[in-house]
Amino acid sequence: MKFTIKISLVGLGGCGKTSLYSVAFAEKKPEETKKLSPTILYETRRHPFLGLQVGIFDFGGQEQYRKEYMEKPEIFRGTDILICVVDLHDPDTFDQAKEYFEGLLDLHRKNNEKPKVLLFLHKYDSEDYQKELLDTNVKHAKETFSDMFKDYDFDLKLTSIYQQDELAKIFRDILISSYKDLKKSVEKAESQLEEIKAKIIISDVSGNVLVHNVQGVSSGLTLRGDLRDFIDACNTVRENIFMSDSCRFTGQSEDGKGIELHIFKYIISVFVMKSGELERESLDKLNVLLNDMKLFADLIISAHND
Ligand SMILES: Nc1nc2c(ncn2[C@@H]2O[C@H](COP(=O)(O)OP(=O)(O)O)[C@@H](O)[C@H]2O)c(=O)[nH]1
Ligand SMILES: [Mg+2]
Repeated sequence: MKFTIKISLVGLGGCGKTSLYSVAFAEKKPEETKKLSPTILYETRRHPFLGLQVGIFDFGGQEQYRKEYMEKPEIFRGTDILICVVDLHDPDTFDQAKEYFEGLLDLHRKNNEKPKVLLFLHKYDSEDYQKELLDTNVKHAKETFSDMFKDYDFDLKLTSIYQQDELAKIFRDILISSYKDLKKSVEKAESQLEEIKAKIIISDVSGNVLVHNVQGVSSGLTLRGDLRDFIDACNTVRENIFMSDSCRFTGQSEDGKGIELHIFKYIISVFVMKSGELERESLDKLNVLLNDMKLFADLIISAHND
């Protein structure tokens, strides 16, 4: 099986890798991760995102497996993004984590590959931990890990599964970075949404939320099930009945509420919920946004065809 993007999640046992995956991609609530059992060797998950096939490899972090990976460098082959996870609640393990990451960088060098590297200083929260110690640990972690990635395309993030929306944005940005120039469009859409007096959710047709201004419509990257089903159904109509790349669906209730769903280039959907008629200013801004999203979809499709 070939993935268009391979993300490898690595770190010592218990640092939170499987939780990161579960909360960002698999609609799990943060609390539900407390029952996760240790990952054996490694697990692969697939996640469609903006038409890419994303493969997420979760490498179990216990010692026996770490040894096994070192002897089988090929399982890391093709990693585009290496996410190194450090447990901020367990500073005594920093040195051991560093040794593991150094081994992994060596192994990628032997594979003649240079992935983009992200360091997640993870569990940046005071759930089951003393708040006062966190920032000391962050400082200590930065000192421990700062030098080792300097030859890499590298970024550091403070992460927590208890900041689910933030975490989803971090992964969204990581995935979007595989498309040139898309980040700016997303940032622009984010600021446009603040100025339109309607609820708007921009997602891909697989239900990954890119930008929204409505609370509680997503769990990690994933759009709420009922809306996902609706978009899915509309997308089927687009494909099988309209037989066109793009289309628009509208609906109205008796008391004046309205929805619009725009699908652009079979990949981007913009869902608009209005409590009544929009005023001129919001309407103009919405039209600008829709036009931008149309271009955004064009950019994605042309990137696929390259
Ligand atoms: N406080 C806190 N706990 C976390 C976080 N992420 C994971 N955990 C907890 O850490 C434990 C180990 O997580 P798990 O994902 O199994 O670690 P893995 O061995 O790296 O896959 C679980 O009890 C999780 O609930 C986090 O961001 N904050
Ligand atoms: Mg695990």
